[in-house]
Amino acid sequence: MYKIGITLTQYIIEEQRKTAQASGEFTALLNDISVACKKISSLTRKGDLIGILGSAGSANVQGEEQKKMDVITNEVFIEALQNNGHVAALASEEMDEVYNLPEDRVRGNYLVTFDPLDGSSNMDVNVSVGTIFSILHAPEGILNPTAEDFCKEGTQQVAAGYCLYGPATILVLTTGHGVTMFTLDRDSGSFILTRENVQIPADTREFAINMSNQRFWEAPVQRYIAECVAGKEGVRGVDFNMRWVASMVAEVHRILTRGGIFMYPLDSKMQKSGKEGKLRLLYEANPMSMIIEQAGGMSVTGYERILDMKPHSLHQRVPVILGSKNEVERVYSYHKA
Ligand code: P6P
Repeated sequence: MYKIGITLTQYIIEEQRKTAQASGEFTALLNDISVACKKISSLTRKGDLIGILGSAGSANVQGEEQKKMDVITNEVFIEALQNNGHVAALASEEMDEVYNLPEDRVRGNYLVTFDPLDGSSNMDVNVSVGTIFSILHAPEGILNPTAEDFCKEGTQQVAAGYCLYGPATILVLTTGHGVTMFTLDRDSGSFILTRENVQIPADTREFAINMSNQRFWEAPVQRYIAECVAGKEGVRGVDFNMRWVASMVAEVHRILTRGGIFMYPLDSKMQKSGKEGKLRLLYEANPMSMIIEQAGGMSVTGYERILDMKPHSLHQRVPVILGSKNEVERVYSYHKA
Protein backbone atom coordinates (compact mmCIF):
# COMPACT_ATOMS: atom_id res chain seq x y z
CA MET A 1 0.00 0.00 0.00
CA TYR A 2 1.33 3.48 -0.83
CA LYS A 3 0.93 6.66 1.10
CA ILE A 4 -1.89 8.75 -0.32
CA GLY A 5 -0.25 12.05 -1.30
CA ILE A 6 2.95 10.79 -2.93
CA THR A 7 3.63 11.98 -6.48
CA LEU A 8 3.24 9.87 -9.62
CA THR A 9 7.01 9.99 -10.07
CA GLN A 10 7.59 8.63 -6.54
CA TYR A 11 4.94 5.96 -7.16
CA ILE A 12 6.42 4.68 -10.42
CA ILE A 13 9.94 4.67 -8.95
CA GLU A 14 8.62 2.60 -6.01
CA GLU A 15 6.96 0.28 -8.52
CA GLN A 16 10.22 0.03 -10.47
CA ARG A 17 12.09 -0.99 -7.30
CA LYS A 18 9.82 -4.07 -7.08
CA THR A 19 11.17 -5.33 -10.43
CA ALA A 20 14.79 -6.36 -9.90
CA GLN A 21 15.87 -6.20 -13.53
CA ALA A 22 13.94 -2.97 -14.28
CA SER A 23 16.03 -0.64 -16.42
CA GLY A 24 14.02 2.45 -15.52
CA GLU A 25 12.87 2.79 -19.12
CA PHE A 26 9.25 1.99 -18.31
CA THR A 27 9.35 4.49 -15.43
CA ALA A 28 10.67 7.16 -17.76
CA LEU A 29 8.01 6.33 -20.39
CA LEU A 30 5.20 6.76 -17.85
CA ASN A 31 6.74 10.09 -16.91
CA ASP A 32 6.77 11.15 -20.58
CA ILE A 33 3.07 10.24 -20.85
CA SER A 34 2.27 12.25 -17.71
CA VAL A 35 4.06 15.27 -19.21
CA ALA A 36 1.89 14.99 -22.35
CA CYS A 37 -1.26 14.76 -20.21
CA LYS A 38 -0.28 17.86 -18.21
CA LYS A 39 0.20 19.81 -21.45
CA ILE A 40 -3.16 18.62 -22.83
CA SER A 41 -4.86 19.48 -19.53
CA SER A 42 -3.48 23.01 -19.76
CA LEU A 43 -4.69 23.36 -23.38
CA THR A 44 -8.21 22.05 -22.69
CA ARG A 45 -8.66 24.72 -20.01
CA LYS A 46 -7.90 27.56 -22.44
CA GLY A 47 -10.39 26.66 -25.19
CA ASP A 48 -11.57 29.74 -27.10
CA LEU A 49 -8.93 31.90 -25.45
CA ILE A 50 -6.33 30.40 -27.79
CA GLY A 51 -8.61 29.51 -30.72
CA ILE A 52 -8.34 25.73 -30.40
CA LEU A 53 -12.04 24.83 -30.63
CA GLY A 54 -13.93 23.75 -33.70
CA SER A 55 -13.08 21.71 -36.76
CA ALA A 56 -9.60 21.16 -38.15
CA GLY A 57 -11.18 20.89 -41.62
CA SER A 58 -9.82 17.33 -42.03
CA ALA A 59 -11.00 13.75 -41.43
CA ASN A 60 -9.27 10.84 -39.67
CA VAL A 61 -8.91 7.32 -40.95
CA GLN A 62 -12.35 6.58 -39.59
CA GLY A 63 -13.71 9.26 -41.90
CA GLU A 64 -14.70 11.31 -38.86
CA GLU A 65 -14.28 15.10 -38.80
CA GLN A 66 -11.10 15.99 -36.88
CA LYS A 67 -11.30 18.77 -34.33
CA LYS A 68 -8.39 21.20 -34.04
CA MET A 69 -7.68 19.69 -30.63
CA ASP A 70 -7.52 16.15 -32.09
CA VAL A 71 -4.61 17.27 -34.25
CA ILE A 72 -2.96 19.45 -31.58
CA THR A 73 -3.09 16.80 -28.84
CA ASN A 74 -1.82 14.14 -31.23
CA GLU A 75 1.24 16.34 -31.86
CA VAL A 76 1.69 16.89 -28.10
CA PHE A 77 1.79 13.11 -27.54
CA ILE A 78 4.26 12.51 -30.38
CA GLU A 79 6.57 15.30 -29.16
CA ALA A 80 6.48 13.99 -25.57
CA LEU A 81 7.26 10.39 -26.55
CA GLN A 82 9.48 10.34 -29.66
CA ASN A 83 12.63 12.06 -28.34
CA ASN A 84 13.59 10.16 -25.19
CA GLY A 85 14.38 6.70 -26.51
CA HIS A 86 11.63 4.77 -24.68
CA VAL A 87 9.32 3.93 -27.61
CA ALA A 88 9.94 2.11 -30.88
CA ALA A 89 6.78 3.41 -32.61
CA LEU A 90 3.39 4.98 -31.94
CA ALA A 91 -0.17 4.46 -33.18
CA SER A 92 -3.05 6.87 -32.74
CA GLU A 93 -6.71 7.26 -33.62
CA GLU A 94 -5.63 10.42 -35.44
CA MET A 95 -3.03 8.79 -37.71
CA ASP A 96 -3.90 6.36 -40.52
CA GLU A 97 -0.60 4.47 -40.29
CA VAL A 98 1.89 3.50 -37.59
CA TYR A 99 4.07 6.49 -36.64
CA ASN A 100 7.71 5.44 -37.12
CA LEU A 101 10.26 7.64 -35.38
CA PRO A 102 12.54 9.92 -37.41
CA GLU A 103 15.72 8.07 -38.46
CA ASP A 104 17.94 9.86 -35.92
CA ARG A 105 15.79 9.00 -32.86
CA VAL A 106 16.85 6.22 -30.50
CA ARG A 107 14.32 3.38 -30.38
CA GLY A 108 13.07 2.05 -27.04
CA ASN A 109 11.42 -1.18 -25.88
CA TYR A 110 7.78 -0.10 -25.93
CA LEU A 111 4.94 0.58 -28.33
CA VAL A 112 2.24 3.08 -27.33
CA THR A 113 -1.23 3.34 -28.86
CA PHE A 114 -3.36 6.29 -27.87
CA ASP A 115 -6.51 8.29 -28.43
CA PRO A 116 -5.13 11.75 -27.67
CA LEU A 117 -8.49 13.38 -27.04
CA ASP A 118 -11.36 10.96 -26.63
CA GLY A 119 -14.75 12.64 -26.85
CA SER A 120 -13.18 15.69 -28.50
CA SER A 121 -16.55 16.89 -29.85
CA ASN A 122 -17.35 17.68 -26.22
CA MET A 123 -14.58 20.30 -26.22
CA ASP A 124 -16.82 22.71 -28.18
CA VAL A 125 -19.50 22.47 -25.47
CA ASN A 126 -17.08 22.48 -22.51
CA VAL A 127 -17.81 18.93 -21.35
CA SER A 128 -15.14 16.53 -20.00
CA VAL A 129 -12.77 14.88 -22.47
CA GLY A 130 -9.83 12.54 -21.97
CA THR A 131 -6.70 10.83 -23.26
CA ILE A 132 -6.50 7.02 -23.41
CA PHE A 133 -3.21 5.10 -23.76
CA SER A 134 -2.02 1.51 -23.98
CA ILE A 135 1.57 0.24 -23.66
CA LEU A 136 2.89 -2.93 -25.35
CA HIS A 137 6.36 -4.47 -25.62
CA ALA A 138 8.11 -3.55 -28.87
CA PRO A 139 9.44 -6.39 -31.07
CA GLU A 140 13.15 -7.11 -30.44
CA GLY A 141 15.56 -5.40 -32.82
CA ILE A 142 12.99 -3.99 -35.23
CA LEU A 143 13.85 -0.44 -36.28
CA ASN A 144 10.40 0.36 -37.66
CA PRO A 145 7.61 -1.76 -36.14
CA THR A 146 4.55 -2.34 -38.32
CA ALA A 147 0.79 -2.42 -37.67
CA GLU A 148 1.15 -6.19 -37.16
CA ASP A 149 3.45 -5.52 -34.18
CA PHE A 150 0.67 -3.44 -32.57
CA CYS A 151 -2.06 -6.04 -33.23
CA LYS A 152 -1.58 -7.94 -29.99
CA GLU A 153 -4.27 -9.29 -27.65
CA GLY A 154 -5.21 -6.90 -24.85
CA THR A 155 -3.85 -9.44 -22.37
CA GLN A 156 -0.37 -8.55 -23.68
CA GLN A 157 -0.63 -4.91 -22.58
CA VAL A 158 2.17 -3.92 -20.19
CA ALA A 159 0.12 -1.01 -18.87
CA ALA A 160 -2.98 1.03 -19.66
CA GLY A 161 -4.36 4.32 -18.51
CA TYR A 162 -6.34 7.43 -19.18
CA CYS A 163 -6.29 11.06 -18.19
CA LEU A 164 -9.67 12.71 -17.57
CA TYR A 165 -9.80 16.47 -18.14
CA GLY A 166 -12.78 17.36 -15.96
CA PRO A 167 -13.23 19.74 -13.01
CA ALA A 168 -10.05 17.99 -11.84
CA THR A 169 -7.44 16.41 -14.10
CA ILE A 170 -7.11 12.78 -13.00
CA LEU A 171 -4.64 10.25 -14.39
CA VAL A 172 -5.70 6.63 -13.89
CA LEU A 173 -3.11 3.88 -14.36
CA THR A 174 -2.76 0.13 -14.17
CA THR A 175 0.45 -1.85 -14.70
CA GLY A 176 -1.35 -5.12 -13.98
CA HIS A 177 -1.27 -4.78 -10.19
CA GLY A 178 -4.55 -2.94 -9.53
CA VAL A 179 -5.79 0.52 -10.47
CA THR A 180 -4.37 3.77 -9.05
CA MET A 181 -5.59 7.35 -9.46
CA PHE A 182 -3.52 10.56 -9.42
CA THR A 183 -4.99 14.07 -9.30
CA LEU A 184 -3.08 16.95 -10.89
CA ASP A 185 -2.03 19.56 -8.34
CA ARG A 186 -1.69 22.65 -10.52
CA ASP A 187 0.22 24.54 -7.83
CA SER A 188 3.07 22.03 -7.73
CA GLY A 189 2.55 20.70 -11.26
CA SER A 190 2.62 17.12 -9.92
CA PHE A 191 0.13 14.27 -10.22
CA ILE A 192 -0.63 13.28 -6.60
CA LEU A 193 -1.77 9.76 -5.60
CA THR A 194 -5.36 10.18 -4.43
CA ARG A 195 -6.83 6.66 -4.71
CA GLU A 196 -5.27 3.19 -4.90
CA ASN A 197 -6.55 -0.39 -5.28
CA VAL A 198 -9.72 0.98 -6.88
CA GLN A 199 -12.53 -1.61 -6.89
CA ILE A 200 -15.77 -1.37 -8.91
CA PRO A 201 -18.96 -2.37 -6.99
CA ALA A 202 -20.13 -5.70 -8.45
CA ASP A 203 -23.74 -4.48 -8.66
CA THR A 204 -25.17 -1.27 -10.07
CA ARG A 205 -28.42 0.47 -10.88
CA GLU A 206 -26.91 2.86 -13.43
CA PHE A 207 -26.52 2.20 -17.16
CA ALA A 208 -24.86 4.28 -19.87
CA ILE A 209 -25.88 3.85 -23.51
CA ASN A 210 -26.77 6.11 -26.45
CA MET A 211 -30.55 5.50 -26.44
CA SER A 212 -30.98 7.11 -29.88
CA ASN A 213 -29.65 3.86 -31.39
CA GLN A 214 -32.29 1.71 -29.66
CA ARG A 215 -34.14 0.63 -32.79
CA PHE A 216 -30.88 -0.80 -34.21
CA TRP A 217 -29.82 -2.91 -31.19
CA GLU A 218 -29.71 -6.70 -31.17
CA ALA A 219 -32.33 -8.57 -29.09
CA PRO A 220 -30.16 -9.21 -25.96
CA VAL A 221 -29.44 -5.48 -25.59
CA GLN A 222 -33.08 -4.57 -26.31
CA ARG A 223 -34.11 -7.00 -23.56
CA TYR A 224 -31.56 -5.75 -21.01
CA ILE A 225 -32.30 -2.03 -21.49
CA ALA A 226 -36.09 -2.61 -21.55
CA GLU A 227 -35.77 -4.37 -18.17
CA CYS A 228 -33.73 -1.46 -16.77
CA VAL A 229 -36.25 1.11 -18.05
CA ALA A 230 -39.19 -0.94 -16.66
CA GLY A 231 -37.67 -0.39 -13.22
CA LYS A 232 -39.39 -1.65 -10.10
CA GLU A 233 -42.59 -2.50 -11.99
CA GLY A 234 -40.57 -4.85 -14.21
CA VAL A 235 -38.66 -8.11 -13.74
CA ARG A 236 -35.68 -6.38 -12.12
CA GLY A 237 -37.91 -5.02 -9.33
CA VAL A 238 -35.74 -1.90 -8.90
CA ASP A 239 -35.45 1.47 -10.63
CA PHE A 240 -32.37 2.31 -12.72
CA ASN A 241 -30.66 5.59 -13.53
CA MET A 242 -29.14 6.51 -16.91
CA ARG A 243 -26.11 8.58 -17.87
CA TRP A 244 -24.54 9.37 -21.29
CA VAL A 245 -21.63 11.85 -21.48
CA ALA A 246 -20.38 10.85 -24.96
CA SER A 247 -16.84 10.71 -23.56
CA MET A 248 -15.86 7.12 -22.80
CA VAL A 249 -13.20 8.35 -20.37
CA ALA A 250 -15.82 10.16 -18.26
CA GLU A 251 -18.15 7.12 -18.33
CA VAL A 252 -15.37 4.73 -17.27
CA HIS A 253 -14.25 7.10 -14.52
CA ARG A 254 -17.78 7.26 -13.13
CA ILE A 255 -17.95 3.45 -13.18
CA LEU A 256 -14.59 3.14 -11.37
CA THR A 257 -15.88 5.63 -8.81
CA ARG A 258 -19.43 4.37 -8.11
CA GLY A 259 -20.11 1.37 -10.37
CA GLY A 260 -22.25 1.18 -13.51
CA ILE A 261 -22.43 -0.44 -16.91
CA PHE A 262 -21.29 1.24 -20.16
CA MET A 263 -22.56 -0.11 -23.45
CA TYR A 264 -21.73 0.67 -27.05
CA PRO A 265 -23.10 -2.56 -28.55
CA LEU A 266 -23.12 -3.82 -32.10
CA ASP A 267 -26.16 -2.51 -34.01
CA SER A 268 -27.72 -3.01 -37.44
CA LYS A 269 -26.96 0.57 -38.55
CA MET A 270 -23.19 0.13 -38.09
CA GLN A 271 -23.36 -3.38 -39.60
CA LYS A 272 -25.03 -1.93 -42.72
CA SER A 273 -22.01 0.38 -43.13
CA GLY A 274 -19.62 -2.57 -42.64
CA LYS A 275 -18.49 -1.50 -39.16
CA GLU A 276 -17.79 -4.08 -36.40
CA GLY A 277 -18.62 -1.58 -33.65
CA LYS A 278 -18.20 2.08 -32.71
CA LEU A 279 -15.21 2.05 -30.37
CA ARG A 280 -11.66 1.13 -31.41
CA LEU A 281 -10.05 -1.97 -30.00
CA LEU A 282 -6.38 -1.00 -29.74
CA TYR A 283 -6.63 2.46 -28.14
CA GLU A 284 -10.08 2.55 -26.50
CA ALA A 285 -11.53 -0.89 -25.72
CA ASN A 286 -8.30 -2.70 -24.78
CA PRO A 287 -6.84 -0.11 -22.37
CA MET A 288 -10.23 0.52 -20.77
CA SER A 289 -10.88 -3.24 -20.49
CA MET A 290 -7.54 -3.77 -18.72
CA ILE A 291 -8.40 -1.00 -16.24
CA ILE A 292 -11.93 -2.31 -15.66
CA GLU A 293 -10.78 -5.92 -15.11
CA GLN A 294 -7.94 -4.79 -12.83
CA ALA A 295 -10.62 -3.01 -10.74
CA GLY A 296 -12.71 -6.19 -10.48
CA GLY A 297 -15.10 -5.41 -13.33
CA MET A 298 -15.84 -7.22 -16.60
CA SER A 299 -15.51 -6.19 -20.26
CA VAL A 300 -16.99 -8.07 -23.22
CA THR A 301 -18.23 -7.50 -26.77
CA GLY A 302 -21.44 -9.30 -25.79
CA TYR A 303 -20.05 -12.52 -27.21
CA GLU A 304 -16.44 -12.67 -25.95
CA ARG A 305 -13.92 -11.17 -23.51
CA ILE A 306 -12.39 -8.11 -25.20
CA LEU A 307 -8.87 -8.66 -23.82
CA ASP A 308 -8.73 -12.10 -25.50
CA MET A 309 -9.40 -10.73 -29.00
CA LYS A 310 -6.62 -10.92 -31.61
CA PRO A 311 -6.80 -7.59 -33.49
CA HIS A 312 -6.85 -7.84 -37.29
CA SER A 313 -6.07 -4.19 -37.97
CA LEU A 314 -4.80 -1.01 -36.32
CA HIS A 315 -8.17 0.78 -36.27
CA GLN A 316 -10.44 -2.22 -35.73
CA ARG A 317 -13.72 -1.40 -34.03
CA VAL A 318 -15.48 -3.59 -31.45
CA PRO A 319 -18.75 -3.57 -29.50
CA VAL A 320 -18.11 -2.75 -25.83
CA ILE A 321 -20.09 -3.74 -22.72
CA LEU A 322 -18.10 -3.06 -19.54
CA GLY A 323 -18.42 -2.22 -15.86
CA SER A 324 -19.90 -3.78 -12.72
CA LYS A 325 -19.24 -7.51 -12.94
CA ASN A 326 -22.70 -8.86 -12.05
CA GLU A 327 -24.48 -6.53 -14.47
CA VAL A 328 -22.11 -7.24 -17.37
CA GLU A 329 -22.43 -10.95 -16.55
CA ARG A 330 -26.22 -10.60 -16.95
CA VAL A 331 -25.96 -8.93 -20.37
CA TYR A 332 -23.39 -11.53 -21.42
CA SER A 333 -25.81 -14.32 -20.39
CA TYR A 334 -28.59 -12.73 -22.49
CA HIS A 335 -26.26 -12.91 -25.53
CA LYS A 336 -25.54 -16.57 -24.78
CA ALA A 337 -29.21 -17.47 -24.31
P1 P6P B 1 -21.93 8.85 -29.68
C1 P6P B 1 -16.30 9.63 -28.48
O1 P6P B 1 -16.42 10.02 -29.84
C2 P6P B 1 -16.50 8.12 -28.42
O2 P6P B 1 -15.49 7.48 -29.15
C3 P6P B 1 -16.52 7.66 -26.97
O3 P6P B 1 -15.68 8.40 -26.15
C4 P6P B 1 -17.98 7.84 -26.57
O4 P6P B 1 -18.38 6.95 -25.54
C5 P6P B 1 -18.72 7.55 -27.88
O5 P6P B 1 -17.79 7.77 -28.95
C6 P6P B 1 -19.90 8.49 -28.07
O6 P6P B 1 -20.61 8.04 -29.21
O7 P6P B 1 -22.55 7.96 -30.74
O8 P6P B 1 -22.82 9.00 -28.46
O9 P6P B 1 -21.44 10.18 -30.20
